Amino acid sequence: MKRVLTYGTFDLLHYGHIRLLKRAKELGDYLIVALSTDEFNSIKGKKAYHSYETRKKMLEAIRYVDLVIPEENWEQKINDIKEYKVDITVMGGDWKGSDKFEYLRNYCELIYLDRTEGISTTQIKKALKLQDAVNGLEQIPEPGSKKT
Ligand code: C2G
Repeated sequence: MKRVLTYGTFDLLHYGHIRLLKRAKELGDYLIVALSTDEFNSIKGKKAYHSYETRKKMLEAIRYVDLVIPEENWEQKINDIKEYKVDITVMGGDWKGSDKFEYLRNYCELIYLDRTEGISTTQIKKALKLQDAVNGLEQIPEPGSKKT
């Protein structure tokens, strides 16, 4: 049984995340997702919309995911690899060459998969803000029109 491990915040969950998880699972038989806790997100400088518990439930509902464990710090990866007998650690290409992952080559195979272009949480949030602004403008009565 080939065991695959990946890390992330996975918030707001989108198709880029799903594609990453699908391709990670295709590299083995069992996929473990180490999900950043809310506390660790603060350390990463990220603020997730959904809580850890909600993000965990959403990931557990994805057919490619076999186990979700907490990611609480940068230093736990070697222990994770040993404890869960990981054969391959997989990350998206934005982590390629990162010193936060390259040292794992001494403990397991390390594979970076291309990111899914055209989608990101930042883009989703910006698009929603823009939509709100447009909707807000539409509420403003035309000059000279009767107040409704
Ligand atoms: N991802 C992707 N395509 C996107 C967006 C994200 O392939 N359009 C990948 C990322 O490369 C990452 C995974 O999906 O491998 C999860 O993305 P994030 O939740 O943004 O992960 P990140 O905050 O980078 O956390 O210890 C490592 C960190 O926990 C990684």
